[in-house]
Amino acid sequence: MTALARSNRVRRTWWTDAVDRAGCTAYTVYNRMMLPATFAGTDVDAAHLKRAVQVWDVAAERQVEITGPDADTLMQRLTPRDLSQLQPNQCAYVPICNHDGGMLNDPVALKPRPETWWVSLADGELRLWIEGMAEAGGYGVRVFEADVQPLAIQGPLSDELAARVFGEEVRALRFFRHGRFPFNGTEMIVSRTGYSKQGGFEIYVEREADAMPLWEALMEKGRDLDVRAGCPNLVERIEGGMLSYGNDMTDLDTPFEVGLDKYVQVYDCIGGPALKDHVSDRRLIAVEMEGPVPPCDRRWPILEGDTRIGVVTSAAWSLEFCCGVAIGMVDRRWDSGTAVSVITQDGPKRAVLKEKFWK
Ligand code: THG
Repeated sequence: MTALARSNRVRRTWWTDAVDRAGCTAYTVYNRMMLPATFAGTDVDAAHLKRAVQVWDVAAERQVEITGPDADTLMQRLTPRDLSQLQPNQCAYVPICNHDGGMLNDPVALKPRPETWWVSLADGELRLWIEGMAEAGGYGVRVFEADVQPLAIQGPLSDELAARVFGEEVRALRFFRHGRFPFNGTEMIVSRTGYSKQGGFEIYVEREADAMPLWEALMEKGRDLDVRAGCPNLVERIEGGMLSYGNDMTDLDTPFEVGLDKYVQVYDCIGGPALKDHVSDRRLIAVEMEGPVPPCDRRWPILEGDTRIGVVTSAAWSLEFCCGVAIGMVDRRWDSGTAVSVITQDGPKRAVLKEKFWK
C-alpha cells in the first residue's frame, strides 16, 4: 500500500504528533483532516477495543457551530428529527437531508450552551449547506466551523479511565447525555457517545493548550488498564451496524432506505415533503460473506443467480465471528436468508443476506 501524502490541504489535529508516535500505520482523510484508521492492524485493534480501553483522535468530527437567536429554528429546519423534547444536556443523532430527502450527513448534534448548536459532522460538505441555508432563509445566526477537537475514550474500561481523569461523577452520565467536568483547572464538555458499540465518552476539547495534557493524562492514568491509542474500527463498526456516510449512504439514499426511519419524526423541514411521499424498493442490510475480504474501495455488485439485486458498501473480515461482515443496499424483494454472490475485485465470494447485524 502507498502512503498518504501530507500537506496543508490535509489538516493535522492537536494530537497528530502523538498519534504518529503511538504507532498509527494508516490515516484516512475526513472533512479534509487526518483521521487515524489503523494501528496494529484492524483485527488486533478490534480485539483490544473489545477488552480494554482506547483513546481516539476524532478531531476530524468537525463541529459546525450555529449560534444566535434563531439557532433552534434553523436546526429544526435542517433535520426531520423532532428536537422539541430534547433536554439541554442531550445529544441527538440527526439525519440531515436535501430537498429530495437524500442524506447529506448523519451528525451528532448537541447544545454546549443556550442558543448554540454544535453539529458534529460526518465526512462531507455540510458546513456550506448550513451556511447557505442560514443566508438564504435570513436566520439570525452565525455559522462557522468552531475549532473544537473531539477526543474519544472507547472500550469496556472507559468508565474507569474517565473516572480517574474527570472524577467519579462522570460515571453517572447516561447514553447520549453530556455534561461539564473538571480537568486541569478548566472544564470540558464530555458526552457518553462515540463511534463504537463498546461504550465510552467523547471530550470536546476547545483549547489547544489542553489537548496534549489531556492525552497524556489518559495514557498515564490508564497504563494498568492497558490503554492504547486507537481509532474508529472498520470491523467493529460493521459488526455493530454503525453507518459511515459516504460509504453506506450518500445523497442518493433517504433515511428510510438506510434504516434511520425512527429519526424521521417531523415533515416541516428541508426534505420533509419528499420524505412524506417517499416510496422505495431498496433497503440497507447486513451481509455475511466468505473470505478473504479485500478492501471494499468500490461498490461490489450483489448477484442472486444472474440478477443484480444490490451492492456491498462496506466490508471486513471478523475474527470474532469468523466470517466476512458487510453492509449492503439491496432490492427489498429479497429477504434475509437469501444466498447471493458478491463480486469483489478479487473475484466472486459466496454470501448470505442477514436479518440483523452481529451486535
Ligand atoms: N460522535 C460525534 N460525532 C460524529 C460521530 C460520533 N460525527 C461523525 C460520525 N460519528 C457520525 N455518525 C454516527 C453514526 C452513528 C452514531 C453516531 C454518529 C451512533 N449510533 C448509535 C448506534 O448505532 O448504536 C445510536 C445512536 C442513537 O440511536 O441515538 O452513536 O460518533 N460526536
